[in-house]
Amino acid sequence: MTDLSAWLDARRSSVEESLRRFLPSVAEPPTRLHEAMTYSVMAGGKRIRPLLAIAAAEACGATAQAVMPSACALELIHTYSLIHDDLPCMDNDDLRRGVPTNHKVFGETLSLLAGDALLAHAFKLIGENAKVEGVAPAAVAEVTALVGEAASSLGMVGGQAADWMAEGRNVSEAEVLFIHRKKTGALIRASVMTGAIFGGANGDVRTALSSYGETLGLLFQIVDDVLNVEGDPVALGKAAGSDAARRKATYPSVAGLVPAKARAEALLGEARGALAALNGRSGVLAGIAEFTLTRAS
Ligand code: GRG
Repeated sequence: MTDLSAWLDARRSSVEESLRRFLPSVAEPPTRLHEAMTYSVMAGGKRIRPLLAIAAAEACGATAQAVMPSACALELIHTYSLIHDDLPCMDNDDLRRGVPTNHKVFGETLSLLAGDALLAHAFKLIGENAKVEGVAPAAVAEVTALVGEAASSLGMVGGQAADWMAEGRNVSEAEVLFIHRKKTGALIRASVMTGAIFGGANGDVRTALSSYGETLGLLFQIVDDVLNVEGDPVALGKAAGSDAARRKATYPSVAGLVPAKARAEALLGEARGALAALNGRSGVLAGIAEFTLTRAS
């Protein structure tokens, strides 16, 4: 087992345990709502966003435990976006993370509410990060504003709206890049910056992590677009080919599949380059960028 895969396994299992601990108990009323929230959060997923927050925090000298409530908050926000994205009024998908989508099991109304509750619960967790020993209240305030903006109409929800409004019409490469940077990139960059802020990063290190996060976000979505064209639905845990069927604005659709793969390779180089300012403390972050390019799901 390589150092990176040992690191990923250990931190992923801490994230899984923390997510379970931080979610409201399914015994707590309204039990069916709490079951719906738990169902999608605990259905698996790569946990890339919390892992990025932890990796960035550790690269800056902080511990995983110092950032864990906010790292889990990022996963709750991501899961809410997946639940809402799968609803009949949006992509109307049947399968997510290898299991039936939330609304297929709990119905549309509870599914909508489960997403809303996960978003609210995420900000409760970020606030509670202030109780962790050694965490500065100013860092919690900064992370709250950062994550709030990344999830807002200036970030993920704005990107989702632009994506929906672009469906079925011809778009430019610049428009696709705008959508990707907002819809997917904003929360990924915010995940890296959450770790950077709790790790006390300043100056060149902070700038480097911001640039790494932004580049990784775009890389992540271009690879997602490529996987939607030629990925294996079993590995993906969801249908492939849906972007073309819905005439979605994707990088391969405006640039072609081969140029999309070349752009992803180039972005990996840029992400690695951005990490130079971290002086050898960025092995895990570089490994996550490489995994983002080579992943099958
Ligand atoms: C606010 C409704 C709403 C949506 C926001 C994130 C998003 C926009 C929609 C989800 C659909 C989608 C394919 C978005 C692109 C981002 C993306 C690649 C999501 C999948 O993330 P992974 O691969 O999923 O990290 P896992 O299951 O591994 O966590």
